Amino acid sequence: MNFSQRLEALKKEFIHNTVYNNRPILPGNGIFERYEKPVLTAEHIPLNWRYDLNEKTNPYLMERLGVNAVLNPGAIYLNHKYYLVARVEGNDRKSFFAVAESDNGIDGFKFHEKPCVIPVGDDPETNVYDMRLVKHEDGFIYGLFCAERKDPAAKKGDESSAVAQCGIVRTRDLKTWERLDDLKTNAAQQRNVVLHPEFINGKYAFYTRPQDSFIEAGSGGGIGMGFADSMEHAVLEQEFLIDPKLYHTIKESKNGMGPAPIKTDKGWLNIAHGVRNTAAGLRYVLYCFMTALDDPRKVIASPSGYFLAPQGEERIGDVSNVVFSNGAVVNENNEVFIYYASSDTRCHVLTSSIDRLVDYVLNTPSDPLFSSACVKQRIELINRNLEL
Ligand code: M1P
Repeated sequence: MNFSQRLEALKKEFIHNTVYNNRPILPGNGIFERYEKPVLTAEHIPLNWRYDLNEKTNPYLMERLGVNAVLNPGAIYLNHKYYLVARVEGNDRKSFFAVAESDNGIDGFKFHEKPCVIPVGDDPETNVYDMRLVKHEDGFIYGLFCAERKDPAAKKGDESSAVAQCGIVRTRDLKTWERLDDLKTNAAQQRNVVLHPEFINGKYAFYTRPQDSFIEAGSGGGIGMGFADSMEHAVLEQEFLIDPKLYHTIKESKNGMGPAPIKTDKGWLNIAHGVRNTAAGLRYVLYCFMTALDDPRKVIASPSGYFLAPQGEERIGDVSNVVFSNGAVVNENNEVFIYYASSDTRCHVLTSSIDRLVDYVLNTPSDPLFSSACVKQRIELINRNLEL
């Protein structure tokens, strides 16, 4: 194939891979609908982000800057459009952020012309990922993300140890991003930090996940919450544990907040990820819980087990057996779109409604924590059904 034949073939392949109708998989579990296809993948990355399209400098039309994965998107619904701020990971392992938009939230996502330019501070991070977008009642859209740097205390020869902290940007249009100070806390590391959308007692409230080392949450205990006076120089003097990790549950190794919580009449609806260890490595699933409207530190409902686990091809990827969510939106019809990535490789959507999710969270029994109690719980359900 010559240059122009290859270019035509690449354009056709791009359209084939990105233009489709995404259909729900029915009947599903009643809580949400999964969809047949992912919403955003490395194949959605525009050709001119990957190829040098000049025949003189690239006569073989080679891919020069490949993209390995598109994952863990933050999400926001603005002006009747669905926006994802995806984590795009180049073949060089560095991630960056890029905005993609769709009219219906389930297919037709297209990246904007260029990736986001996130200003760096005095101590530039090596890598950025997993942005949580929040429209705060102060009027700004904030993006909280993980900013990762090489561990300055790493021993000679250790090229893996890293320090994760929470970077903060804000925007009004998803085009220009103002960098604020990184969040300061007392923890050695922080990941999965999320801003609560409303002030609490006049302060900005942050969901945190303090951790001892880059992978292990360790003594951090679980999902916490802390309060700051300003977003420009956010400092959390203290963190309150609100959702601890727990022995022999889906969150026994660690957990972390997902998207910003969704406000409902009954409470704040939270989607988080829980991690447990297995002989095959860590397994990441999503779970839900609800907190009190007047105090989001108080958990008022906690359905048993996982809400979403990886299924079929979702189970395989760069980091297999993982589902991870850091973006969800609610439209004017109270329809909920939960975006998640599978196995750190591609992005998918689930759809539900506020009513269904509130019913799920409030009326699903909680985990009784012992096999004997779990079987009793199930037999009670069977007996109630037998009486029908
Ligand atoms: O590889 C799975 C996930 O691992 C991390 O999540 P956590 O901080 O809870 O361990 C993150 O790096 C996330 O990006 C990744 O999807």
